[in-house]
Amino acid sequence: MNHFESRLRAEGNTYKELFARNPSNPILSAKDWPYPANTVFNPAATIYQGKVLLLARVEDRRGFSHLTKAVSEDGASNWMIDKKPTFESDPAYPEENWGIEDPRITYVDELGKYAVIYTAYSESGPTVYLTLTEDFINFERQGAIMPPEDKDAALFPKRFNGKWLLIHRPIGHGAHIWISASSNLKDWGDHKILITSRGGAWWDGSKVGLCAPPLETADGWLILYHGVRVTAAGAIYRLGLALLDLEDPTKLLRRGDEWIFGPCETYEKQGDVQDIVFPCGWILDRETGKIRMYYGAADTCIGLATATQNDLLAYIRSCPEQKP
Ligand code: BMA
Repeated sequence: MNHFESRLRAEGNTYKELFARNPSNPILSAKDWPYPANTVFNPAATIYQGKVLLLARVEDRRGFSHLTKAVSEDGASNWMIDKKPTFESDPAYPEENWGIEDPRITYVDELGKYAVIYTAYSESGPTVYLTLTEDFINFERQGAIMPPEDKDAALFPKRFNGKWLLIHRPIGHGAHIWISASSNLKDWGDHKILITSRGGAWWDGSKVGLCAPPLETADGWLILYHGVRVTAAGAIYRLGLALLDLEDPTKLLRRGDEWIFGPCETYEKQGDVQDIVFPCGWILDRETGKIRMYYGAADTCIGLATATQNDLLAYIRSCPEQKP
């Protein structure tokens, strides 16, 4: 198959879209907030007590962010939003001096707790921070687990051969996605590059970073990541898919060549930062196979788009195998 016989098989002269946007998009924005906010975006998502819970990044007029939860029965409307910040930076933790951004939530059965991993914006740059919670009211900070500059991190929900695994994106010579292991969630090692930014003309040529936490499927761990291409008009953030081995997620099995979702609608193209789609959470309904992806649009508001697990798996199965 060459790129003209696209894996996103064209219907007529258009690409097949795997995700469909909710007609009510943006489903949440600053005007829905119970207190003044500049922007509301890049939410983490999970199911809590049978309802959809989003932990949204809320930016104030200083430019600093905190997290506030919004809960809904149907995951699309009638959001119950906390009247004040749910979780904000604490002066006792200087790593958070410039705010808290872009959370990802993983429920960890072994701990009976949700792991919330977010970017703590320190004055030395972004760090990866781990916090545990049982109820999204009380949070137990575990500390910065990666030094700056590192972000876009999420934890796998279980151990592999006795080790926890973390996906994250340090900045070094390039901005690639890495995977690291730990036996205690504190000391991390066995660092390995997992998904590279492809350089040059590629849509994900300048930077890549994990979006939502890895999704367990029969075929392997499905990875939703963002790719950045820097253009004369600024950066464009789009989304792609990859697949990791089910038993050993440090092995990349397949990776799509094309982006599967990108900024198209006005609320994705215009806002505080133009041309951005940036999910930090997706939810799979294992009964229906429906996937709901919650994303920040133009660093300003929140969109919802849905796909089916079958469509995403059919697509990734058709994508090139990756060499070890
Ligand atoms: C990334 C993060 C995101 C943001 C994106 C686009 O580096 O800071 O929070 O949505 O840039 O501005």
